[in-house]
Amino acid sequence: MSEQCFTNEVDVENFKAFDLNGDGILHFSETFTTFRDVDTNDDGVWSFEEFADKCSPDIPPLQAQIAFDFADTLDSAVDGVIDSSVTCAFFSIMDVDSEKSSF
Ligand SMILES: [Ca+2]
Ligand SMILES: [Ca+2]
Ligand SMILES: [Ca+2]
Repeated sequence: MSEQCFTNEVDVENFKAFDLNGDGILHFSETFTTFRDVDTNDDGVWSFEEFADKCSPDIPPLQAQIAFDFADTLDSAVDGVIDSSVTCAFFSIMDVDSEKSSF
């Protein structure tokens, strides 16, 4: 039961990290900007170190690892790094009410 809470908290933290202007709406450009921001060595993928470095200090390392592994399953290959296709996956998950269709 607490497992479920755990996952929701990670999702909320992820959303806050991606919602750069804090308007509560996730724009695709924000997810992509966040991806570039986390990718500090600019090699086009997130390592766990880069990911953990950008996580909220409130998130324990274990939770960061869980979130990282989850994100690794969302991108194009489960290979221990996260590539930019995760931004599309994140966006489609977060965009539950299809805000993007409002323009
Ligand atoms: Ca926003
Ligand atoms: Ca990188
Ligand atoms: Ca991957």
